[in-house]
Amino acid sequence: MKQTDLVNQKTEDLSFNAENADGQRLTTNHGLPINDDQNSLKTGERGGTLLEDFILREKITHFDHERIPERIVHARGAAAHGYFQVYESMEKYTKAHFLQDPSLITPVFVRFSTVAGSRGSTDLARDVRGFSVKFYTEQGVYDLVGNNMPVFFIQDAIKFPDLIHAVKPEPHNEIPQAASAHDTFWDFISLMPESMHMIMWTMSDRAIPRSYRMMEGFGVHTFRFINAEGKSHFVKFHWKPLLGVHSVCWDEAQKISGKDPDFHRRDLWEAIEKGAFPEWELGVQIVPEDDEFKFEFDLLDPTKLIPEELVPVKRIGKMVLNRNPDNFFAETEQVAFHPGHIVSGIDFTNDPLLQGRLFSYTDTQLIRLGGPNFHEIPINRSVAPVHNNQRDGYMRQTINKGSVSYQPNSLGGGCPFQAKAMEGGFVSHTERLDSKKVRARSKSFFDHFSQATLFYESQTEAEKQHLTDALRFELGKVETEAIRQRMVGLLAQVNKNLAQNVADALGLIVPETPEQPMNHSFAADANPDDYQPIQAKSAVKKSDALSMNHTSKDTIKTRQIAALVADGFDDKTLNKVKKELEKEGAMLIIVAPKLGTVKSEAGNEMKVDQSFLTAASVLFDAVFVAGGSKSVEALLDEPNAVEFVDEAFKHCKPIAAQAEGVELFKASSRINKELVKETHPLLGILVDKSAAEFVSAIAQHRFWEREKRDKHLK
Ligand code: HDE
Repeated sequence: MKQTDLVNQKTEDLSFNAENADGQRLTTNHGLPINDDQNSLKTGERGGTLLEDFILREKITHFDHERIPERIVHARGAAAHGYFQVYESMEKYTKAHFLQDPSLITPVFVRFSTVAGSRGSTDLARDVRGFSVKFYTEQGVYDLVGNNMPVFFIQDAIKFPDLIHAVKPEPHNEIPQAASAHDTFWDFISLMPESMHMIMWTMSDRAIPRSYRMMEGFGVHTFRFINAEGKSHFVKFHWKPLLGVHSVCWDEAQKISGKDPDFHRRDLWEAIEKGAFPEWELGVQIVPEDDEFKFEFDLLDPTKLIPEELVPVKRIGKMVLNRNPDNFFAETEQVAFHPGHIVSGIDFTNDPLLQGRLFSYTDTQLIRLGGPNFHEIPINRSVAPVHNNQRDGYMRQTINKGSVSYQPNSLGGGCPFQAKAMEGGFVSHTERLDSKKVRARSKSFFDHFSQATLFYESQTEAEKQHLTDALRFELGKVETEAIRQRMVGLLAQVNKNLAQNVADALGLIVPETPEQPMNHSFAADANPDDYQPIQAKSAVKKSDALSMNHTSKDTIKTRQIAALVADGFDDKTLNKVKKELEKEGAMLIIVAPKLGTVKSEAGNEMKVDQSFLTAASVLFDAVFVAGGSKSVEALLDEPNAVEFVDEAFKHCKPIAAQAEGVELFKASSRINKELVKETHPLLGILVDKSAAEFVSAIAQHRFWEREKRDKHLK
């Protein structure tokens, strides 16, 4: 079966609610055919409108109510349909039905999002990305509601409203939109040492992905797998993108926000429309219950990850996204995820962040979607049958028959009856709890810095540079000096050089003996000395998995390459390059001074895809400048063409030129003439090189080395 032909159960289920107006008459909501939808009913042609006009009233009333509240977090998102298949049965660890049989295809709906911005904000904000997967399993809906970073800012759900209030636009002037670079966010963070590990992730390039299709996903919390014997293993979930993990750079992100704020949304949509279906492997880190206390961190602490060097990630299945939604509102906006939607074979742990989430998600849907029947909205509807005694409420769709809506009953023959465990009935994992009721935090959560240090020290030099620059930018936007100074103090606990480099740019100094950072996560009557952070010794000093440099760089599938041309270009070489790139699954986009067609030096016409007015280098992965003396002359006269190359060079993208095309490189004020003369495949600068060499340069994604060269060669 071709993947495109795959009509899965959920697609069929959704089709019951699909509307198609092809060849149909226009009607009111109640089916009355409408004769005139252009004019309202009036007392004479120039007279007042009549209240009687039910057609006008219905239309305007519906319009007035078209909006629902946006999500308080993760408001901006994009989603797609697809499916998941496990590679081999996971029955040893879990009885989850969708993880047993490699021939079973489970439909999924996946929503990616930014966190802080509102619905209309840019895709390229520096932010965490949401990665929510709804599995429509035969045993009910399972939601894996994760992020593209494996840890979180806070350890206890009670701090979530504070965190979000701090990062959202400031309440007095609603500034800034979709940005953490402001006083309230860093004020909160500077008083929250537990956030330092997550801060390393959000200040890294992971927070500005190249594409949703090139992000990892993480379940964050430790969950449990439960097998048929009731045995529990701890599990951490990962999504590994087959295209590798790639980012843009910050200067680029800011420019994309202006040129195409829908960059990620468009990228996902177009890839799927073109049949280049994004794929991820589901990975699990499994920890036997007996090993719960084996680590120097607590498995229940959501500010910690399990280094892959300690527990490898086993890839257990693959997810493919192969269909765009039909309607953004009906599907992407109305989808309701909930970490509490689990299936038999999966269970929770006592992670206090997860425990709070288990309350929040239903609660938020009640206000956002307007009542308790949001599970009946087609995108949320289970493909497994739903029978219970819950009734009524706003917008109820189900028509429950009969007089019985209670249990136990005899009038309904005892139905619906409880399911035995062996028939898939959910049984909560039995956990021995022998404790006092306390409002407190476990001391095993008090090491706030060692994994922040591990993350920082696992980065390459270029990644460290980007992280440092991000902190300089963010704290540079903070107006209150005391906040900046507190942050420098916290950074000093992570890595002295990092603190020093950030402090230098802020005109601050790192104190010789930095003050012990203040932890504020304790009660008013507690003794602060009992709550100070501790420094655990990390069992792992460096983890390759934490650096994007170690991601797969063996494909250029779906990459967008701009070819700069004008009349008189050499089409022979260009066509060769185009063929080679397309063979590898990439796209060559023809960019010329104006739309329409360009004529090659051999007299052949070629369609122009974009002009310099609509295209910009930040929207592409690489640039090719075609040869042909007339073409290059025209491009040299076009300031946008020179800027195109200049900027692509600045953002460390592969740039290639053929024959006279090199003149454009030479015209760039940024590209060092020496580099051009020698041509540096190692720096991603290719002059008169083969198409194959260009392909392997694009697969590298970026040549960060250039940033260093840039400084000392100029
Ligand atoms: Fe969420 N989160 N969250 N969150 N979250 C929501 O639920 C919340 C947390 C995540 O595409 C809300 O339906 C609390 C961690 C994603 O529709 C809300 C806490 C992780 C999405 C909510 C957290 C996430 C949400 C808002 C701390 C990664 C988007 C709208 C205890 C593991 C889902 C909604 C989508 C959405 C609450 C922390 C991921 C308010 C209270 C940690 C991907 O219920």
